Amino acid sequence: MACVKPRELCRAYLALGSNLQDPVAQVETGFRDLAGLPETRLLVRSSLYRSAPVGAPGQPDYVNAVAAVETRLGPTELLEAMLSVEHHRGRVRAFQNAPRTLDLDLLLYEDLVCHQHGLTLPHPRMHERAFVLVPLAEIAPDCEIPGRGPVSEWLARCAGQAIEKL
Ligand code: PH2
Ligand code: MG
Ligand code: MG
Repeated sequence: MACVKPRELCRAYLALGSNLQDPVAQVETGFRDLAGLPETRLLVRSSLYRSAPVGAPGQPDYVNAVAAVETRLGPTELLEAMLSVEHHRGRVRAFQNAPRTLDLDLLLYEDLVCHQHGLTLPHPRMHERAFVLVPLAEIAPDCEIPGRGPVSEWLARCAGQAIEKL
């Protein structure tokens, strides 16, 4: 499947994260913003989780969650709409893994495997992050990561990462 606009409704999974300026409120606002995206319906939202920062020591804890959406936007259009929401919510990209008001990541788009500038699907690090896999397994326990296998198997390997449901 090419990274083009689909004719049909497509299912995508998105990750939300925040560790600045009232992260719970940021993620709640993020869900509302996702529900308002054009040609897109918010299907399911996970619980909110507090997680220790991964790959970025010394930062505040994150609040993370995952959403399932149904969309007629293609993956590139969906990603662009998500980046526009981040920008609108005050995201500043100071350095890699910098603390952020709202981070929206495209995890999965149908069973698409795609490597193009600015967009890699499945998300290249999702399988090693409890803060993605725990909320994803909550809303889609049977989910498979194309090319990598069941979320449940990857989740078992993330047991050492600190995360708690809020
Ligand atoms: N996002 C990162 C880097 N590290 N750690 C947690 N706990 N949650 C995140 O959302 C997160 C992170 C880069 O996007
Ligand atoms: Mg991210
Ligand atoms: Mg991101």
